[in-house]
Amino acid sequence: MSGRNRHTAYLSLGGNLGDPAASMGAALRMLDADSGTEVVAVSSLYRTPPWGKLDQPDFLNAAAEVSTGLTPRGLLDLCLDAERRLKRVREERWGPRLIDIDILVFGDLTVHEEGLEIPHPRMLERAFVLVPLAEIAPDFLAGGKRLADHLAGADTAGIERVPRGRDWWKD
Ligand code: PH2
Ligand code: MG
Ligand code: MG
Repeated sequence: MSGRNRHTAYLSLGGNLGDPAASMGAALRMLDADSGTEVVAVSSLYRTPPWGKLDQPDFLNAAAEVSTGLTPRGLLDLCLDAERRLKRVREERWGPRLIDIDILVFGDLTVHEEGLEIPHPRMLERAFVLVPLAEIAPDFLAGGKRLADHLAGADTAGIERVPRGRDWWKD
């Protein structure tokens, strides 16, 4: 697919139960297998301290750029379907999870719908989102400021890049 009505979207992926790297890789391969959607770039994996609810294992997080002919709702459904196929059960808010895929940005669209807020309202406040996203999109402007500049002012304590090849998600 090419041309009109394609959008670049940025996704955040994370998990801290089971084998999160394997789940995130499988999820990205599922998105890429959708006929209207292509995975364009994937960040490194990062080990990140839990945010929101502290008494749970560290997370692995990553970010991805996709190009899609889907609508925001269509992309959300594809992400939720990948989560379901990976046996995610809906669990406690901010609690441990096998896999979570959130849409951060979808072209220059703003969406405020039940279960779908784009741009993700808290993406700039969360270092576990910002660090991987700034790796793949340092010049992306959010609120008039480059992501690399947002990152320079963020508290990234405890976040470590996991040394895996850039194609970690294809294994
Ligand atoms: N996701 C949450 C809650 N807390 N903490 C980290 N480090 N990474 C996450 O992906 C994460 C979290 C709920 O979506
Ligand atoms: Mg989330
Ligand atoms: Mg989610």
